Amino acid sequence: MKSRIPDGSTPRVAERRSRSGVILLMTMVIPLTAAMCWSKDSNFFEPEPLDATLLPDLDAPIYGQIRPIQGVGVLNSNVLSFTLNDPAGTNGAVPSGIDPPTVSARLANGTAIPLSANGVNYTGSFSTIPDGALTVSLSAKDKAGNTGTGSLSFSLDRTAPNVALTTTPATTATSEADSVRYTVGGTVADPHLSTARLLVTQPGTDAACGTADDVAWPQGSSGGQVSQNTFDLTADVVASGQFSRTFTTYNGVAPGGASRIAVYCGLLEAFDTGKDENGVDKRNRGAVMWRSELTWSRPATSFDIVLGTRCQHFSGFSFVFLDVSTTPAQANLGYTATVTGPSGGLIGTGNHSGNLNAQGQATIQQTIQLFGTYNWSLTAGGVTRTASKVVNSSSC
Ligand SMILES: [Ca+2]
Ligand SMILES: [Ca+2]
Repeated sequence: MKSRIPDGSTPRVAERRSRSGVILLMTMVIPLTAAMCWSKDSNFFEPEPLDATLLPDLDAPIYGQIRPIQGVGVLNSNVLSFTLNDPAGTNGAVPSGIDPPTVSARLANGTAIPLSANGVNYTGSFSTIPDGALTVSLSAKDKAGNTGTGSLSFSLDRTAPNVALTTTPATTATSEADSVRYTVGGTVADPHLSTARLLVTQPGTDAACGTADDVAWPQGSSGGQVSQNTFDLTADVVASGQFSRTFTTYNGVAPGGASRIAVYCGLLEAFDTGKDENGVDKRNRGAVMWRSELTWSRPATSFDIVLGTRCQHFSGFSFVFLDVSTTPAQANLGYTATVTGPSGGLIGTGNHSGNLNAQGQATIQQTIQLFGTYNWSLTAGGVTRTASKVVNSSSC
């Protein structure tokens, strides 16, 4: 028995309404129920996570810690090193890992640089590679076939500047002059020259040039000095590859002083712009030395000796005098003098010695007993002068 429809609708319409109601109810209940069920674990609308091991490795190996560093310029080192990692994929893939046989370092001409690995660290050596401009190409694959690359460009230079002396002072020399001029010339060559200089030094207690106890010759224009002891040659050798310098050495022997040897050590040294694999200065150094021994004597031309003669008669004998003066005055300078005359004329040996006074003067007295010509010779400070005096009865 069918129930009556109160609102007078036909049963067909009522049934449709009834189904619509159920559908409406279900469209409200099911999402709610589903939302209640799914909200505990994850977002219903997101795809279920995939197994990462099933994802393709799309990311290439990555280089790190590459040495020599980029921009090192001129490398004075044999070190090649880097790290190599296969990164986790940006797609979430597990990295496939470095494929060891594919890791290589090659020069532009194809020369392979042997590498050794320790974990992620790789090392090689340029020791067998000649100096010159290099580009090193790094390459490595992972096991999925992705290729990572790196490139290094620098100039390999482990060679000292080529230095040579073409003009040097005499190995040994003597001089009585106030000063002696030295000339030093040479050549310097390097493809990456930084600086070049010339130093004038004297040996230390070991008497050898080029050792640690060498000291610079004092600079100045007085005795025992040199006019200059340090020369920057960089501009000259950069421009032309060669240089020439002169300097003056000054006689340091005091008036009346003994001769002495002065040793002049010349050091020519040059540096290039080499750096180590970390970019720290590691300059190659080229150096060459010369040695000059100069025996200085008291300068003969730095003063003059003026002699004058006199005599004085007494009963039965006379004095013949030598008056000595020096210009400029050589205070207290030692001298030796001899006087000769007619046979038997001298009383005594005729030999005299002593020191000039504070005014650089002296009077030497010789007793004689015969008339005649008396010849004096006096030497002081390496200078010798002579004078004669005729002694007779009518004059002195
Ligand atoms: Ca990879
Ligand atoms: Ca060099």
